[in-house]
Amino acid sequence: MFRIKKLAALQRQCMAITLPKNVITTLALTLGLTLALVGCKVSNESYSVTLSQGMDESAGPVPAYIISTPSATYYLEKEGGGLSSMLDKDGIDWIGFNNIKGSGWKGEYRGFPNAIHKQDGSYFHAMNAGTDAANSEVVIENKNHVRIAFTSANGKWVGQWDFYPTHCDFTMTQISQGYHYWVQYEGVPGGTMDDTDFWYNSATDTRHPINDSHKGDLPSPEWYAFGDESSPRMLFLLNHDDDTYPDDYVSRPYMTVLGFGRQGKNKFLDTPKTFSIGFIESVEYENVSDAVTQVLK
Ligand SMILES: [Ca+2]
Ligand SMILES: [Ca+2]
Repeated sequence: MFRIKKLAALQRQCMAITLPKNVITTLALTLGLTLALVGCKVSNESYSVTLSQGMDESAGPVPAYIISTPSATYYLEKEGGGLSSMLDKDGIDWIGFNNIKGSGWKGEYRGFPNAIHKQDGSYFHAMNAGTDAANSEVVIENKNHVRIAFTSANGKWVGQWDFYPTHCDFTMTQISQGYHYWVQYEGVPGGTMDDTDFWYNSATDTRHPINDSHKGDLPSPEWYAFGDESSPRMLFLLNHDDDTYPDDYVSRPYMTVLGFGRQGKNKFLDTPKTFSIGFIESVEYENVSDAVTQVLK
C-alpha cells in the first residue's frame, strides 16, 4: 500500500511539473526497485549466520566456535571438531556433551557427528579422553554462511562444516584410505532423555517411543527426527545420499544412538558424504517430512 501511494504521489508531482512520460516511468521504476531492494535487505538481515569464538561452559568448559543462526546456536568444539552443544530457540541443548571422563552416556559419549572411532584414529567428536585432535580453519564467513574445515592431526581425514540460517551440513570430504566412518546423533531430545521422547524416520510415518529401535537401510530421502513431548520442534538428521548402508537407531539409558552407516559396531561409509542437522518448528510428521525434503532442493 505504501508503495502504491508513493508511486501515485510521485506521478501527481511529475504531472504537475509536466515531465515527459518516459521520465515519469523511469522515476516510478527506480522508486519501485529501491523499495524492493530495501525489502530484500530487511529479509536478508533476519537470516544471518554469525561466528564467534569462546567457551562452551556446559561442556567442560571447552573451547568452541559459536555459530548463531535464527534456528539454532551451535557450539563446535575446537580441538576435536564435533558439536558439543546445539541450542534451540528456547536455549535448550539437544546434545548435552560434557568432557568428564567416565560420564559415558551421561556426557562424554554425546555429540555429532562422532564419525571416526578407532579407525585411522578417533576424530570429529567433541574432545573427550578418547578423541584425537584435529586442526581447524575458517574458510567462509559471510552473512548467511559460515564454513569451517577440520583436518585430523594425522592429515588423513578432512571434515567440512557449513552453517546456514536453517541448518548445518557436515561433509566428510577426505577419507583415510581403507578405513570407514559413520555419522551419529548421540544426544538428548529436548534437553534430557525421557521415556516420553519420540522419533520419526523416512521408513514409517508412525510416532515411535524413544526406546523403540530401528534396524536397516532407510528409504530415500534418509532421515530421522527426534522430539520431546514438551517441545514444539524436532531435531532432524538427513543423509544427502540414498545409499544401501544400514542406519540403525537404539536408545541408551541417557542418550540416543543414531548411526547413518552403522550396524552394531560396524562402520560402512568410505566415500565423501554430506549430512544435515537442524531444528524444524513442528512435531507433525507431514510438516517434518516436507521440511527435511526441502533441505535437498
Ligand atoms: Ca527429552
Ligand atoms: Ca542408509
